[in-house]
Amino acid sequence: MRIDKERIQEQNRKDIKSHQEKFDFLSNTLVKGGGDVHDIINKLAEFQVAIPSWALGAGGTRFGRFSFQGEPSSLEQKIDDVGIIHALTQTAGAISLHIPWDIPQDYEAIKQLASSHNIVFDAVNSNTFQDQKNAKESYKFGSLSNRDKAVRNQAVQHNLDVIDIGNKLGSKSLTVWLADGSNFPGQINFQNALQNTQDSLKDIYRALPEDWKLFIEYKPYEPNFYSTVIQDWGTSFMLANECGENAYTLVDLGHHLPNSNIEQIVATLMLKGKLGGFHFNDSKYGDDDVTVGSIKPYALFLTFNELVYGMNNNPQNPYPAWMIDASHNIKDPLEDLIQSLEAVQEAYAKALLIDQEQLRNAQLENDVVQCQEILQNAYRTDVRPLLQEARLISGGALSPLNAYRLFKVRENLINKRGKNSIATGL
Ligand SMILES: [Mn+2]
Repeated sequence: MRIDKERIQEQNRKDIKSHQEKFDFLSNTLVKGGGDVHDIINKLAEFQVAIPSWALGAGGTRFGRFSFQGEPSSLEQKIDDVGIIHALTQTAGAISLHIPWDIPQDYEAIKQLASSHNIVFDAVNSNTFQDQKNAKESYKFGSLSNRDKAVRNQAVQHNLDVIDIGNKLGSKSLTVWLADGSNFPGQINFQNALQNTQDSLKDIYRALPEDWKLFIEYKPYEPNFYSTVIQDWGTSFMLANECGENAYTLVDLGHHLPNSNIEQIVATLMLKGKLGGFHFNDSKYGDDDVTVGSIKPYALFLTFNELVYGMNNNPQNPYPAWMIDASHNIKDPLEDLIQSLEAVQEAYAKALLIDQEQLRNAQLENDVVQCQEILQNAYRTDVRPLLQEARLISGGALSPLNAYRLFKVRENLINKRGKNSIATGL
């Protein structure tokens, strides 16, 4: 299913008057306060977030999975789904593939399909956290960190295969997330596990094409419950440094212990030029992977404040690769992703409203109250008309979620794919 541009515009015309009133009011208010509305809208329109291929079907928990109807069951259908989200939001212009599930049969056809939706291939993701059919070695006791060299070799080779696949599609980065760790004290030797991981990552890094980046993701626990080999940003940062200049740390919002100061981690990494990738989601307790901005929108805004500061002040840090890494247990995955994209853009827009010069002056004067006022004035602004304006000029829908429902997208997908179609790679 494809959403016709003309159909989106026709729907927009019905809502344009009320949008214009709200936008004019906000725009005038911001301009009076010294804001550059034009610049903010351009930045919002340019901002693109990758959708991972595993976010398009219903996710499960360890207690079960309730499948959603009309899920994409092939790579082609996954690309079509991202195409639908991108047509409506104009913010999802990239897909992130998960290997081995998304290996193309016909590379040229897949590239053409993606390009017909204006979608590029973002980071490719390897998977050594479960055993694949007919695999010689098992990852039950770790992959890149495994004490057995044969297992490590298999895991390294898998990553090299993933680079090869990504290269044929035009990807420029590989994301490595390891489930490696231990479930019980004494189970592994920490130092050996870390050293093996370092050596394996170096083997992968050496095979990386020159214009590629390696993203090293960290996570404190789960699926292992006692220790994780790459448990925190410091471990990832150290491993990335030892690999070389094209290796970076990847921050996933859900991969921290409760109350971690993620915005400070972002600031530290950007100062050091090592924040390569960023995964959006939200959580209440652990790596809950729920809709972005649904639980802690203020924390997301504070993180964006640091990201915006870093993008403006840290030329040593590359432009980060943005991705939504969420799981949808009970919502329509596409509706959930539309909500997440809106939340990401909202936090970004609010961070762009912060008067950085004013904030710096207040900091220099140790005016703590004023510092808070500056942040919260930006946060309390309803920026949604800015998001709508950015979508309007890009050809997206004023209200993507309304359009999705009015166009009966899910009903169409179910008619085409059936009620029992199940997505792979979750
Ligand atoms: Mn992630």
